[in-house]
Amino acid sequence: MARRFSWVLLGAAGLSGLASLGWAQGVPERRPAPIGEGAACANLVIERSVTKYCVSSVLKQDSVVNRFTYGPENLFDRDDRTAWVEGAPGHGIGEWIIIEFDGLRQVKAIEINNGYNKEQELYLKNSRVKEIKLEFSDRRYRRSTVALKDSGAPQPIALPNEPVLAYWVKLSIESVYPGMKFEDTAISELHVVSEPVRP
Ligand SMILES: [Ca+2]
Repeated sequence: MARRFSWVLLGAAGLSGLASLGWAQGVPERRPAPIGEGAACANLVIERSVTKYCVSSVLKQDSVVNRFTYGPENLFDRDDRTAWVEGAPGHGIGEWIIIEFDGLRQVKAIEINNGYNKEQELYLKNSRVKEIKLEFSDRRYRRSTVALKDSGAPQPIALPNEPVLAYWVKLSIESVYPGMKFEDTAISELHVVSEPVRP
């Protein structure tokens, strides 16, 4: 693993947490999360840990129905009836979600509920993610594209074949299963299983 990377060498002090993960030779790069001004964000607070979910765009509320919202908070509310829906023209290719932790964490798993799962009809009318691009705060992890099933059931997003230490993760829509009616891509839930790393 380490052979692929040129590590930032640090003194041994303060690296015990990383050493336990086999990362004794360096710490991950802390690159600012590329969250632009147009992004919409919501905080997931669990105990004292704050995880920020930001999305590149949000579908506007339906002017007729005007009851449903499609913001980033829908990604972590544990409710399949709510979804983040991108608000870009077309199917939202290139639209993204950034999940930013409040410190360095080891990412163990990422799980997604694809599509708008409120009803089967809505699922089919809206687009689902077919391929998603993964990027981490540390450039030493290669960007990877992961294929997703056309299913609203929880499914894992494959991670790199190595321990992933990250301050944030970015997921970008690369391709979709097109909706039968709307060019709007939806995700009902997105969760990262992670543990804090405290050097
Ligand atoms: Ca939801």
